Amino acid sequence: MQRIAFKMQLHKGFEAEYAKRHEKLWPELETLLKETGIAEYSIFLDESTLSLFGMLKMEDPLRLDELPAHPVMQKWWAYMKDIMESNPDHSPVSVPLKEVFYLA
Ligand code: RM4
Repeated sequence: MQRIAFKMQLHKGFEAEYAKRHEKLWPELETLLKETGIAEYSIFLDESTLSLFGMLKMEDPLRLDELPAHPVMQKWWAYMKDIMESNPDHSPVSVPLKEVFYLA
């Protein structure tokens, strides 16, 4: 299982809204993420900078490349684009992070 980490950026004032939307994650999005092979997925918020730290586990991270073309993913990103830093295609601006320590 590989661990993938990345950061995204939330817009000011949307902390509660971001958490609320993820509490009510669409079932079809949960299914899509799991069917894509994501085994565990967390997003943490740095409340001082509004940086979002995402971490997920999967066997084959190349499968993440399948997500942008999927209509459910596109719909979710369009729904989220106003509250987080996003690209012109509505996907979140996502900066990959390099693992420098792991203790199992
Ligand atoms: C995030 C962002 C990510 C998505 C998660 C579920 O806010 O949109 O791309 O994987 O939600």
